[in-house]
Amino acid sequence: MATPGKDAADSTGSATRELSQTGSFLTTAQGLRLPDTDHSLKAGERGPSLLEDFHLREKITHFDHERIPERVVHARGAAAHGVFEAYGTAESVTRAAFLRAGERTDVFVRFSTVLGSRGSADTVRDTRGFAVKFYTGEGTFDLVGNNIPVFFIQDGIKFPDIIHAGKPHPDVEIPQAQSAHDTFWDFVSLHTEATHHVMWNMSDRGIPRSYRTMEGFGVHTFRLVNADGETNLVKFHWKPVAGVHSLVWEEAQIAAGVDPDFHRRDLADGITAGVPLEFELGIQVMPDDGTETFEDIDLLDPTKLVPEELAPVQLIGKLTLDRNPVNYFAETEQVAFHTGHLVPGIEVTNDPLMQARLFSYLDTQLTRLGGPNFAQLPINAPHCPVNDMLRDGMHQQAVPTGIAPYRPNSLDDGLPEVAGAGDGGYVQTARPVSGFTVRENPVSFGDHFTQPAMFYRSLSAVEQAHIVEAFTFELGKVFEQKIKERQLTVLANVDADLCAQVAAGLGLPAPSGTPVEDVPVSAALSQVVVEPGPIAGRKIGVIADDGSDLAGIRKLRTAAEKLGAQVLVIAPHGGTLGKGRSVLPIDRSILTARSIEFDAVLVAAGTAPDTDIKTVLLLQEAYRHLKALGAWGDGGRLLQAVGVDLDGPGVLAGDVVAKAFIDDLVTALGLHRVWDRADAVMASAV
Ligand code: HDD
Repeated sequence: MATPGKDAADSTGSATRELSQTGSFLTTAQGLRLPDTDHSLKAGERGPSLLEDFHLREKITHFDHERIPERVVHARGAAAHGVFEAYGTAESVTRAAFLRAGERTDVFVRFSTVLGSRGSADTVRDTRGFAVKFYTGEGTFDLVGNNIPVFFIQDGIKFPDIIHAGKPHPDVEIPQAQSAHDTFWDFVSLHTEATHHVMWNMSDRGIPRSYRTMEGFGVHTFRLVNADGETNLVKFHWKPVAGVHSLVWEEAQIAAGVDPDFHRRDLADGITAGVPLEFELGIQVMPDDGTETFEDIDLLDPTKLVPEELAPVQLIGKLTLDRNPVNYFAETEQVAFHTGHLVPGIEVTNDPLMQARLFSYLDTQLTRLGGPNFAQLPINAPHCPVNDMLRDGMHQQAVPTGIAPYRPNSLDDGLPEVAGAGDGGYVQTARPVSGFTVRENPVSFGDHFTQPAMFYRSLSAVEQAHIVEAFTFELGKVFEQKIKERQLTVLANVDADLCAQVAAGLGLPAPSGTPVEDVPVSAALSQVVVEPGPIAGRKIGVIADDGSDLAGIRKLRTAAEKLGAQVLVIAPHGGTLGKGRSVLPIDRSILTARSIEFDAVLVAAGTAPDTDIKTVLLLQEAYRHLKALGAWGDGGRLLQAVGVDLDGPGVLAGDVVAKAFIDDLVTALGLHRVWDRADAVMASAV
């Protein structure tokens, strides 16, 4: 017996009712048609407003209550709808029906930063949330992950502490959305289990290029159960089809001011332009042999990853995000994820961080969404029949029939029945539990430095230099000398060279430590690519003016669009270039353009070498941020005028927009940045 109002949910909310914006008459919440919504009812034209104006009171009262508490963490987010299609390659390890070959499941994915408020900037240095809601036929499964595979703490009881330390200082509420302040570094320097996560935050992973180019991780080890009841221990990975790419720090800082919506704009614009975000879901499978350990790595310790070289990531399905939300509040704000939203075949483990999360996510929605019925909100409603015995409560929208919401009963025909495993019931695998009640960690949780060292040493020289720069920047913002010194002693136990460089940058002596010297490296941890990847979602800025080769720009645009990339014309003024049939719309005037928006910047042939200060800034920033630059025909005059060496790395040239020129551009974009230019940039004044 299904509960009316709960069965057929539409996650877009479109089925709820027709909205006034769609053309019908404006009404009150009670459906009364209104003749005026701009003037309150007054005692005379110049008189006071009247208490009897029920429309004024309803309108203002509703407005006064429009905001709900923002999420205590991950408050700033952006989301998209899509579909997940299973390859069937996970069938041997899990009986989850949505992972059977060819199965297609609706999904809603919310990406987020962690520390900032809802109105903060996207490109701050932080961890990113990667929360996926799979509306499966067996119930909703939420994979609530991050773009970093490890976590700051090993036990969820410390979550309030790390978050209190990372959030702005409680007295002045400064700084917003940043870890570069005393309380954060005080906590992590006193709390060495955070070191691994901090290394990832200080690396390029802390400033992703876009949501499209981020990896995702389930972090914890899950227990997967197949149709025969056999179990394996598994870690989930999301692999972006567009490759893993990041911003450079100066770019991230500029974007935070120039376009705080940088990531959410990229997400929404990409989908609108018909270039969906694509990720493959993968699993690392480790035997469930009773030790919960793999190659000496404790699988219950969320500060440890399993190198892909030891347990390869097996791809099991593809996520495509191709539909923007219709209403930010109804969908992105009200979506409620919960690590306890599981389906048969996917179970949790004793990871103490995961155990606490299983409590926290349900609990937080009670405050945030105002009561226990948030699962009835369209975005949270399962896409399968719901037949619960939960009743009443704030904001109850269902009108349950029947009189016996209890079991057993004889009045509602004994329904609902309970389902065994054969009927799709969620029957947990029995697992042995024994021991004394203790507040202790296993000894295996005690190594806090080997994996941070592995991470650092697995990166390329330029990625390591970025880590040094990030630590030096963040600790440079710390006021207390003792905190900086303490963090240097932490780094001394990770890598002596890293510690020495950061210490030099801070003007402090480098302490000595006992770093683990003999750590394995994992090539999969570096994100510098050597083979060019796809360029879908990339943006190419073309500087042009009224004398430019507009046909060349059109040719370039056609070629780029075929690959999912966008060409944006930047000109000294707004409006259009050219005349008559050859007119070309300008996408950005030089006043509204900034280098951060573009992955490559070209100068069209015929463009005057006008060294307007904004043009110079745009080209110099693109050069400094290791982006491909280029020109065709005499467009190179402008590059030369701003001091760019036309023969330097990542500077493309051609007489006309021909195949070779386009191929060079596609290759350069596919490699993401011109890493060969990094040394020259450090040494040059451009
Ligand atoms: Fe959490 C939100 C990811 C540990 C308590 N968390 C939240 C979101 C993501 C994560 C992506 C945003 C969901 C959304 O978009 O609505 N959290 C993680 C990961 C963790 C983690 C990957 C470690 C592996 N979280 C964690 C712990 C606790 C919480 C240990 C508490 C004991 N997280 C919350 C929360 C939030 C949340 C307070 C805030 C809003 C919400 O849940 O719905 O309950």
